[in-house]
Amino acid sequence: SPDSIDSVSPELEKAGLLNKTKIAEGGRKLRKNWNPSWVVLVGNSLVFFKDPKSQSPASWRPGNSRPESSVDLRGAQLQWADTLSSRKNVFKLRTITGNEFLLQSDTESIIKEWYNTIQSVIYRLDRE
Ligand code: I3P
Repeated sequence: SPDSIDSVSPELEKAGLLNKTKIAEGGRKLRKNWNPSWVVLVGNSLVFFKDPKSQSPASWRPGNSRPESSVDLRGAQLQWADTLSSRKNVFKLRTITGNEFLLQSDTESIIKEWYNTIQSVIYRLDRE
């Protein structure tokens, strides 16, 4: 339908602050290191920036800050992961290359929105 999210917003953008830790790289387990991260969903990618609040004001210039990393959502998998952390409201994102991230918010509604939005992008890419 014309009102479907795909036709209204092909780039489907979303941005916000989440807690993040990478737990695997290419299938190899990593030690957790939770940090706040500014997360931006644009197109087929999830892009991570350093928490702007943890930086000096001068060093944070929108459009002028380099991403820390980015994740291609094509072929990625999402699952709730409350058993993988003592934290609540956690999901795991696994990329096709075997990188795994936990993303978390203390606010349940926020993490649910992120889960649903990322899942819709993954489904859309699966259908392409
Ligand atoms: C880890 C740290 C993490 C914790 C992790 C600990 O210890 O406390 O916050 O994950 O638990 O191992 P360290 O700082 O010594 O590496 P959660 O906060 O997600 O529970 P885990 O080993 O059970 O994953």
